[in-house]
Amino acid sequence: MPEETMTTQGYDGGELLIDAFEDLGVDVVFSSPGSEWAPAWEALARRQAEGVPSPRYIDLMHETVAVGMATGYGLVTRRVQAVLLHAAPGLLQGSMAVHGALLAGVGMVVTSSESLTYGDGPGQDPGGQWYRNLSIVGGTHHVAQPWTKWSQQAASVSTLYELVKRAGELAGRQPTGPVYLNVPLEVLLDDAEQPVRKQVVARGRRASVAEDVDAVAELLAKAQHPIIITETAGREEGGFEALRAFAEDLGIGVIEPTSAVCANLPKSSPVHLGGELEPYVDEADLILLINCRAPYYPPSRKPAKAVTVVIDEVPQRPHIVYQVLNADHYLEGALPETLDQLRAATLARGGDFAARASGWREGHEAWAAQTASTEQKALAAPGIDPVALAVKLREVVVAEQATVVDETITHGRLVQRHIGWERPDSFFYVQGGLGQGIAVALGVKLAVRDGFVLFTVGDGAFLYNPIVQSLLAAKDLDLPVLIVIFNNKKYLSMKMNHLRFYPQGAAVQHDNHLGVDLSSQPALSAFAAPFDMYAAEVDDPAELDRVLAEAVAAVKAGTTAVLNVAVTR
Ligand SMILES: Cc1ncc(C[n+]2csc(CCOP(=O)(O)OP(=O)(O)O)c2C)c(N)n1
Ligand SMILES: [Mg+2]
Repeated sequence: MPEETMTTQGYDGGELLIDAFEDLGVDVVFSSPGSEWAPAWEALARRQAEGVPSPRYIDLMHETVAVGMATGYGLVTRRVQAVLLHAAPGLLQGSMAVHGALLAGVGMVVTSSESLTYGDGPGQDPGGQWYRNLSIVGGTHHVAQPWTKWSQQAASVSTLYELVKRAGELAGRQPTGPVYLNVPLEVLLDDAEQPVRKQVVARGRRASVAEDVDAVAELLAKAQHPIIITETAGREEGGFEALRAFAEDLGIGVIEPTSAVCANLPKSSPVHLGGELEPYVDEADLILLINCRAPYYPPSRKPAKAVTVVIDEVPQRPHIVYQVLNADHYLEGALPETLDQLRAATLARGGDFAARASGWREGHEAWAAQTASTEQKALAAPGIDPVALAVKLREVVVAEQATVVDETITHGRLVQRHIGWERPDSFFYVQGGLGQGIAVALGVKLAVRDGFVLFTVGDGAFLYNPIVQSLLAAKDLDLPVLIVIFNNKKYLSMKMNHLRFYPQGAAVQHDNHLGVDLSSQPALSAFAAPFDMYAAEVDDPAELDRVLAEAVAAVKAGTTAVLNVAVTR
C-alpha cells in the first residue's frame, strides 16, 4: 500500500483484518453480514475511496451461500478463502457448509464475533443485542471446534494481524480445510498500530525420500496386475495430469469409485476401468490407494492377495472417525511430485509396461460398451430416463467445455458414469449436508469466469438449498449457471435405505413410505421467475433437446436457467 495514501487516524482491528486477508492473497471476501463487521466495512470503504487495491467484498443473503461460494471458489483456485459470518447464530447457520468445506478440503478462514464487555466496558458501545441475544457459553470458537481444522479466539488487537495470517496458513496446509477465528467486536473496534506487512509466500512442497520411492518402484516394476483406486488425485494442482501419465505409462488400471468427488482421470483413458472395485480388487497383486480416504465398504473388506501402497500427503484424515487403509507401504510426499518420482524410478527399472497397459484395454472397452448399451436402452425407454438426461447433458458438457457441480443422490452414480469427465477440474461433487450445491456452483462460476457451469441436483436436494438467496446471488453477481433438476418427486434414497433395513416391513406391506414423498412440491423452475431467469418444466423426451438448447443459449447470454426435468426414476 503506498504510504502517502495511508492515514494512521482510525486505524483499528478492522483494518488489520483486511490487511491480513490481503497478505494471505485473499481476493474475495464472502460475507453474510452482522453488525460486528462495521470495522471491516470501514476499512474496505476507506480503501475503495482512496483507490487502494483491496479484496472484492461480496454480501450474500444466507450463510450457506457465503460459505458454499467460498468452497466452490476455493475448489477451483486452490487458494485460501475468507468468510465473514455473524456471531454465534450466523456461524451455526453456516456450520453445515463449513463442515462441507472440511470434507472437501477447501482452505478458508471463517470468522465471526462475540462481545467481551457486553456494554459494561470502556470504549464503544457494542449494542444490547450482544448482551441479550448473541452470547454463547464457551465462546463461538468452542462451537466451531469439532467441525473445523483449528478454532481459536483472537483475544487482542495486538495479535490480530499475525493470528489471521497464521489461521490462513494453517488452512492452506495439508490437510487443507476451514479454520475458525472468533474476532470479538471489541478487538475489531480497538485502536491499532499499522502492522509491519509481509505477504504470505507459497507453502513448501513435501517430497518422498528416494529409498521409500525405490521400494515401491520395485513392487510396481514386478507387478502383473497393479491397480489404482483414487477418489481425489485430481484435487491437487497437477494431480490429474500426473495420474494420467503415471497410470498410462506404467500400465496400471485405474478405478474411480463412486466415492470419487472430483475428476481424476479422463473417462476415455484406456486404463480407466470404471467405478466398480469388485471385478478387480481380488485379482490385483498390487493396489495403489492414491488420495483415497475410504476405498472399501465395509471398511474391513480386504483384497485377496494384493500388497497395498498408500500414496497420500495425509493418509489418515483427522476429520474422519473410522478409517481402514491396511497399508503395506506409505508414500507421503506431495502428490504430483511423488507420482512423477515413482514413474521415473519404475521406468528406470524397465519392464514391458506397454503390454501391461494393453492388458487393461479389454476391461476399459467392456466398461465403455456397457455404458453405451445402458444409454441406448435409456434413450429408447418411455419418459425421460435419468441416464438419457445424463447423455443429453454430456453433449452440453462436451460442446461447452463445461464444469459440472453435482448434488444428486441416487442419480450420482449415473451422473459420474454418463456425464463423466475428460478434463481436470471439470467435475465437483458437493460434500456434506444437502443444500449447498447452488452456492458451490456459483463459487465455481466466479472462479472459471467465462467458463460454462452446469449444476445437477435432485428435487429434494434443490429444496434444501437457500434457493431465493442463491438465485439472487447468481443475478446480482452476474454468475449465470445452468441448473438441471433430476426430479423424481421424492427422496428416493430414503426409500431405498428403508427397504434395506425392512424389506418386508409395515411400510412395504401397507405401501406407506414415510420420509419419501415430495409430490406436493410446486413447479421448481418457477423459482426463477422473480429473477427473470430462463425456466422450463420438461417431462416429454421429445421436448428435451429443444429446451436444453434454449437453456444453454440463455446461460451463454448471461441468464441463469432452471430446468426442472421429470425423470422416470
Ligand atoms: C442437510 C441434510 N438433511 C438431510 C439429509 C438426508 N438425505 C440424504 S439424501 C436425501 C434425499 C435427497 O432427495 P433428492 O435430492 O430428491 O435425491 P433422490 O433421493 O431422490 O435421488 C436426504 C433427505 C442430508 N443428506 N442432508
Ligand atoms: Mg428426488
